[in-house]
Amino acid sequence: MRRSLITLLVLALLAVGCGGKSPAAATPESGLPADAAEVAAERGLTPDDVYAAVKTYTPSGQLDPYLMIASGGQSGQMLVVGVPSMRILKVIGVFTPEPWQGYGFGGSGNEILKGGDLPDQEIRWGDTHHPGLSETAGEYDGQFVFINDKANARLAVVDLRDFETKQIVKNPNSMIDHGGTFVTPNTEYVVEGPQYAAPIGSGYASLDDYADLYRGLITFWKFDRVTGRVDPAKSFQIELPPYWQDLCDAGKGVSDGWVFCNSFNTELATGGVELGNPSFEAGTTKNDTDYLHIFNWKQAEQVFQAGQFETINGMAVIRMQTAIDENILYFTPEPKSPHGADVTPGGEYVVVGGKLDPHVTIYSFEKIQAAIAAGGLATDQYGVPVIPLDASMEAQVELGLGPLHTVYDDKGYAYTSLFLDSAVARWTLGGPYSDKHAEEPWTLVQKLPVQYNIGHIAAAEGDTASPDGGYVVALNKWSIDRFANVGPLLPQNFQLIDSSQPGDQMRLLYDMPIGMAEPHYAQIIKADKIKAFEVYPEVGWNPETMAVDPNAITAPDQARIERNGNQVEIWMAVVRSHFTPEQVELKQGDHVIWHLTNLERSRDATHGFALSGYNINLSLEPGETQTIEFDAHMSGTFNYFCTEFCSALHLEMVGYMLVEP
Ligand code: CUK
Ligand code: CUA
Repeated sequence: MRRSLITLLVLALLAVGCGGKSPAAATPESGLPADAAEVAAERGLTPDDVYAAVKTYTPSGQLDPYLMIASGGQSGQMLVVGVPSMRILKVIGVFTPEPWQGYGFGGSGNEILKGGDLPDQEIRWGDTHHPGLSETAGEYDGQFVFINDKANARLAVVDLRDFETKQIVKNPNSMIDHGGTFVTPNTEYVVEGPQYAAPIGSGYASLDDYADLYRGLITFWKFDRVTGRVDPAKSFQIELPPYWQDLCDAGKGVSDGWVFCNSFNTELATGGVELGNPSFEAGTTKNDTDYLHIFNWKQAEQVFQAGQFETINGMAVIRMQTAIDENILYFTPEPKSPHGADVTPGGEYVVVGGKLDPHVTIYSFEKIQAAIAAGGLATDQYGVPVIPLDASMEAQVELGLGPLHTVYDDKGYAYTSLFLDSAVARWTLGGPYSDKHAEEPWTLVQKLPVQYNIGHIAAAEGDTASPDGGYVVALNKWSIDRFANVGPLLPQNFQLIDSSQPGDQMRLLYDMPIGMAEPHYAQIIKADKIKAFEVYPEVGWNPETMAVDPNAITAPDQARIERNGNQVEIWMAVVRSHFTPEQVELKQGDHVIWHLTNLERSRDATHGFALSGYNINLSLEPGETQTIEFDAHMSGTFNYFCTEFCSALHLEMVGYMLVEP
């Protein structure tokens, strides 16, 4: 029935011509079923609208073929969105406590969040920018996703078996980062690019000493797939000039072993508009070019393993002079205020958008290598060899105003976000991509307006060695008039674009408001690559260790309370629709260690555990074990109750915790 309706709709679209702008001839003669035609007419839908509806409508029970993992901006979280339905599936607590996931309210999430604290400062938010899916041979493998916190220079690891954060590491030598996370093609390293320069370790230094004491710092976090953790002891950093390194990308295919970061503020501006100095926005944009940073990370890894580093705050730092002497670091000029640096699927080119330049500049990895091999390069003021632009550049393509970020598809097209134009530019790649499309190489094919001020752009499997094509998502910064007015703080707008047809046939399909933060980047992975647990594999599973917890119980009759002096330890069973025990008697000042195991084996049989007054809240997914520990410092009558409506007798899933004064 449903299938035949869609067939009819599609036939109708063909009949009325999908490209037209006039309202659909919503009559039975159009081929639309009478009731659908009436709805389309009533709502004033054009054939384009009907096309978009049919492309995105996902009937109940049908699954999306793609998942988009988006940064959650200032919320500190990550979002999981189905594509093309653009249904939000999950908010993952990362740098900010997330009550729905029971993350950061007494369970193991507290320890994970603590991993990102400064020595003397707790931090409970983040500004997430760039999710990076783990890769095997340059393809997303669906195992992990990483993300940075720009605000505090931290990196988080999320395991895609349960979509939960497992680790947060604090960069000990930076207070801020930006150009990460992205992975090397086999996830050997998760790279955290820097941003605003500071003394290494972020100690005090006068801005008068900027050129001498301030530095950039790129971090290569070693990732261990078996433990699912970053290993700081096997990680290293490279000291850089105090240019503001921005976004980075890893080489792949022919350029595997290299990393590329753009930069701005080669002017070494230090601001001070209030003192009559040029403002940062003027001072950092004086030069016509900044430097694309080119790193040989495989060489850096060897230098690190040979011990040619200094240990600063427990972290190995390869000094700038070592990086120069050991042929790790090169520069090449890039036009005005560059932003994205995006490597093509085969690794042949790096595309850089200059925010104040109407072109994208395409660098050839082969030419870069030839220039390095030829030697005789001039250097910048810090002694870093600079490859002249005409020796590294393959092409420039004029796209429009404010080119930022670029992604790729399977048809030899690149897609660049144009911030000032509020448009997505589709253009053709040359070289080995020339025979994939009908147009001339390195030419603009189409500019599709978006609403408004697009920042990042994401494509299906877009950062892999073999992008899919079909969908592109514009991550727009402003939404202005797109949605009902909800006050002066407006949502961001994700816009889904159909990129399945060649030439100038891109179409806008769907608007999705993001009413919780400003996402920056997103990656889109084939949904069937992710093999997430339906329930935890065994009863008693500890999601932090990804193994059965020694304090798990497997049946309600193992539940018990043991007192040892003023320490009380509780082993609690959680199953529809009761907790065992239901009465916990404590004395004020007791130290309480409380283990909870959800014995359920049915999918979605999650129980919550909220303990009133004590700021404790857990989400216990089927099979999960969590432990909370606290001092019963307040006397009184408290309830613990289930916060997930798990059964008809969910309200009865409650217990009393009595604390005797
Ligand atoms: S940045 Cu926000 S639009 Cu952090 Cu990748 Cu370009
Ligand atoms: Cu368990 Cu509600």
